[in-house]
Amino acid sequence: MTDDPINIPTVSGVVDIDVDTAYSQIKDMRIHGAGRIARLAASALKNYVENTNSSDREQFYNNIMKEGKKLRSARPTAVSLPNGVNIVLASTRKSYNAGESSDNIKEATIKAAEQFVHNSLDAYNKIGEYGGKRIRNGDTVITICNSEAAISVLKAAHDMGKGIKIICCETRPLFQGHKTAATLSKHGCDVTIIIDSAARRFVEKADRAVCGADAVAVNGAVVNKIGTSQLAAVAHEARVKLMAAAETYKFYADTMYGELTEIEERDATEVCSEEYLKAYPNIKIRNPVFDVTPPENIDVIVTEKGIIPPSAASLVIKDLIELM
Ligand code: RUB
Repeated sequence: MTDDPINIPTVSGVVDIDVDTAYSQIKDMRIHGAGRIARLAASALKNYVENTNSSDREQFYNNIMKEGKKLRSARPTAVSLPNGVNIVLASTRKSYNAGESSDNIKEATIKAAEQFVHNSLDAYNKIGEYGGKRIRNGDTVITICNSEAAISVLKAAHDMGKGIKIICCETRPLFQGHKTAATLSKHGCDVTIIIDSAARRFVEKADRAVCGADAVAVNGAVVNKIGTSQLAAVAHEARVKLMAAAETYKFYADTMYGELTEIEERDATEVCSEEYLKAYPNIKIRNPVFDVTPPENIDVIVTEKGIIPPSAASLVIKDLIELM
């Protein structure tokens, strides 16, 4: 992991981190973003295997399942987190159920964790390539929050020589949009930051909107940072197409069986200062950090397996279920 002056978190490979530290870094949002937290959790499972002495199959299996449960619970909305953990632990379970030795089960788990991190990073290249092609020369693209998948699309379009201009919504209350702007500016892109409430004014100057995803439901609805659905609504009104960039492990299989995505609500101090809260104790603060963009406001979802319309989300989910 590396930190830059404005603390842009990266998980650009398997990280050496124990489960408790990974859990608290995800929970406290020192590492945030759906892809990064999934890679961090997979890394922590690998680290757990490497540091456990247990040679008892049963005991090892039960313990790693508990560790997985802990990691899954660190944040509630990004389904990449449980999916990432479940994909890794599916190999553990398969090896355990096949009656293999504790060493073999451990090896299978390590391989699966490494593979997950590798696939997750590789997905950005493909998402960038496919999504970048959909952006036209000279487009102005509006984006929100700090999504590595969305950034891949924008970087790729820039690298294809399309001369794009990017508008970043700053993304209150934690200003993840500033991180996106910093990353893209460092990459050489033309970037402008706007306050979130200026989105409707600026979307009229945009040709396309691009966002990431924390979860994609079976009907193609995209759960992403709060404000995304508002941006999507004004983009739809202005006939500006919204592209959501999402690795396939962000699709939420349980929505096929009626589950809804839990929307995380964070502390009031992220919205107002402690002094303010003390001075006005009767003011209620609400701080939901994600919202749901309906499929009718989404043009396409770009995954590493190709570009799909939101109505094809169930096909991705069917493939995903087989991995878990
Ligand atoms: C981050 C956020 C991002 C998605 C996708 O929210 O909403 O748009 O997670 O990001 P938070 P990525 O900062 O609260 O985690 O494409 O990097 O997975």
